[in-house]
Amino acid sequence: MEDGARDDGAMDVRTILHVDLDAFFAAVEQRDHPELRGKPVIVGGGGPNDRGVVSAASYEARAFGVHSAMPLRQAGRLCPHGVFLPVDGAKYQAVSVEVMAILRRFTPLVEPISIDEAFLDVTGSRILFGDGETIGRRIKEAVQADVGLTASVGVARTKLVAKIASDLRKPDGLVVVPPGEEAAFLAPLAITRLWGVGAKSAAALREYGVQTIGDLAALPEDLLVRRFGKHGASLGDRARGMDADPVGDRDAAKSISHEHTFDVDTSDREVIERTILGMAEGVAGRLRDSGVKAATVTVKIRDSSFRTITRQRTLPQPTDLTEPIFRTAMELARPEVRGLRIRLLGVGASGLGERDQLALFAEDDPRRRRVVEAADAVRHRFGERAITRARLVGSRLPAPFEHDPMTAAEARAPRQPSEPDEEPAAVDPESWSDDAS
Ligand code: TTP
Ligand code: MG
Ligand code: MG
Repeated sequence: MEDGARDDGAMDVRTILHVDLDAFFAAVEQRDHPELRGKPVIVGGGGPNDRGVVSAASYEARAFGVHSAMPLRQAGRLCPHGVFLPVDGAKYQAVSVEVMAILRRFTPLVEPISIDEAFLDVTGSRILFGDGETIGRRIKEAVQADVGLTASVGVARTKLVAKIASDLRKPDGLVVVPPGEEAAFLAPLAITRLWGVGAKSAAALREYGVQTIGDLAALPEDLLVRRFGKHGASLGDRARGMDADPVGDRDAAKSISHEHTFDVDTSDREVIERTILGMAEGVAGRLRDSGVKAATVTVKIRDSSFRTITRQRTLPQPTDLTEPIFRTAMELARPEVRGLRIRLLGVGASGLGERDQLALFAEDDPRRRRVVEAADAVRHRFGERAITRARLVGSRLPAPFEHDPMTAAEARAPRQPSEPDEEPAAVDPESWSDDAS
C-alpha cells in the first residue's frame, strides 16, 4: 500500500466507477435477435435437458427464479417456455473488447475484472468529462449507442463501494455514493455483498448476530482480529466503506505462469496438448495454493525460428480450476501452433483476485471444489505431476485441435465424454490416476 493511501484526505479525491453489463450473454442474444426481446432467454450449454449450468439469464427469465450457475434442467422446470440458447463465447468476447474500448475513452485507468465488468479511476478525467455521475451517464449512453447494450454503473470513492453500488439498481442502474456517505450506504446491506465475506465468514459472523454490513461495522475491531486474524481488521474497515485498493492494482506483476522448453522442437499435437495440460494444472494448483482466482489466461509460443508470440483472453469468470485454463489456453494456442515446430510453450494466469472475494460473483460447484481440493492434497504430498486425469493420458485423448467447444454447433451437439469442459461435477475418484512421467 502506498504512503498515505489510507489517509482520508487522499481518498476523498478519488472517483471510481464500476461498470457491469446487464444480463450480458442473454442481452447480446436479445440485441441480435429482436424477436427475443422481452422474452425469457437462458444462455448456457445444450438446452433444458443438458446437464450443464446456466451461464446467463435475461431479466425476464430471472422473474421465474432462473439465474447464472443454476443447473439447466432446473431452469427448464422453472421456465419451461424459456428460449434456451448455446454459449457463443467468441461473440461475447468481441463485444467485451468493444465495451472495454469505450471505457478507455474516459480514462486510461481501466481494470477489467471479468468479461462484462471493469473498474475505472476517473479522478483525472473529471476536468474533461464532468463529475463521476456525469461520466457514468455518458458511459451508459455510449455503450447503448455504440454496442446496443445496457450497463449498470456505480460511482464512489472506493472500488468496493462502486462495485456494490453498480449492482444495486440493475438493470440499467446508476448509483452514486457521495464521499463520506459510504458507511451509511453500506449499513443496511447484507454482509454477503462485501468482498472477502464468503459463505464461511458469513456463517461465522452470524454467530455474533451480524446480518448487515452495519452490524459488522459496529463490531469491536479486537474481536474481529481475534476471530478472523489479519483479515478481521480489514473486514471492519471495508464494512465502513474504507478500502484504498487502487484501480489497476492487479497488474501483470501479479501473475502465475509455467513454461516448458522442448528438448527437441515438436509439431506433435498430442505432445503440445499434454504439455499445455500439464502447465494448466500447475498454474491452477498454484492459484488454489495462493487462494486466488485468475481473470485472464495467457499462452506463450516460441517456434523453431525463435519467433515468440503471446495471446491472452479474459475468462467469462475468474477461475482457479485446470479445465477452463486448459481449454482457454488450447483455444488460444491451437490456431498459432498449426504447421510450426514448437520450441517453447507457456501458460500464464493474471488478473488475480482473492478467491473469497470473487466467489461472491460466481459460486463454484461445491462438489467439484471438494474433488479439486482432495487432488491438491495428493499433489502436495507427491509433487506437482502426481495427478493427471486418466482420460487425458490414456487412449481417450480429447481432440481440442479438431473441435472448438465454444462454437454454437458444438455446444448443441451431444456431449462427448472426453470434452474438456464437460467434466461431471462429481468426478469419480477412479478416473484419477498417477502419472509417473
Ligand atoms: P455477470 O455480470 O455476473 O451477470 P450478467 O451480466 O449475466 O447479469 P447482471 O445483470 O446481474 O450483471 O456475468 C457476466 C457474464 O458472465 C454472464 O452474462 C454470463 C457469464 N457468467 C457465466 O457464464 N457463469 C456464471 O456463473 C456467471 C455469474 C456469469
Ligand atoms: Mg453483468
Ligand atoms: Mg459481471
